[in-house]
Amino acid sequence: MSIVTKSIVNADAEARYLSPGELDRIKGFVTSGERRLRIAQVLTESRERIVKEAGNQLFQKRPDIVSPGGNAYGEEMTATCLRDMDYYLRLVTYGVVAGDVTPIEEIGLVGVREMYNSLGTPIPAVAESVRSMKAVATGLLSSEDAAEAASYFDYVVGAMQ
Ligand SMILES: CCC1=C(C)/C(=C/C2=NC(=C\c3[nH]c(/C=C4\NC(=O)[C@H](C)[C@H]4CC)c(C)c3CCC(=O)O)/C(CCC(=O)O)=C2C)NC1=O
Repeated sequence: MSIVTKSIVNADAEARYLSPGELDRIKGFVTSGERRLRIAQVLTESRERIVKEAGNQLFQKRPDIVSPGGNAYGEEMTATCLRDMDYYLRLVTYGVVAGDVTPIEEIGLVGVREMYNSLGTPIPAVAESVRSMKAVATGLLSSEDAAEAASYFDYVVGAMQ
């Protein structure tokens, strides 16, 4: 839910006008809108490059995961691993657009440990893949935009520590 919808739902539950604090937060959301949309556009347009380059970095750092016995060993499993990276990049774009980590949390992080543990997927390596995507993605952005985008990647990484 965006900050706008969330504020309206909260205010209406108490049949009151939006508070000065709520209006201030909405103002911040609107003011940063152009920047957030610009970031989401760059990440969306560059998604294939970001996932591919970050995947290469990951497999260089963690050759074990693509070696026999590794969770991403074999063409199909490697493709599934890259697909998961693409999922997280997509969720980061949702967060950037919403100006809020809630969509990332709800779609991609609730129950993620249990899921990866049951699949035998090493969670630190998934976190490393998101760190690599952050490095590639922020390299495509101005420093101000990179700082904003970085916080969403960091959120995902933090949830996987
Ligand atoms: C949008 C929210 C969402 C997420 C996050 C998601 C993740 C997800 N990753 C999966 C599998 C997987 N995920 C990986 C990923 C990796 N293995 C590694 O060693 C690397 C560290 C890593 C890549 C960075 C692999 C290899 C599998 C297949 C595992 C298997 O089938 O044994 C599966 C099991 C079902 C399937 O294969 O599709 C799910 C549900 N699905 C979703 O709908």
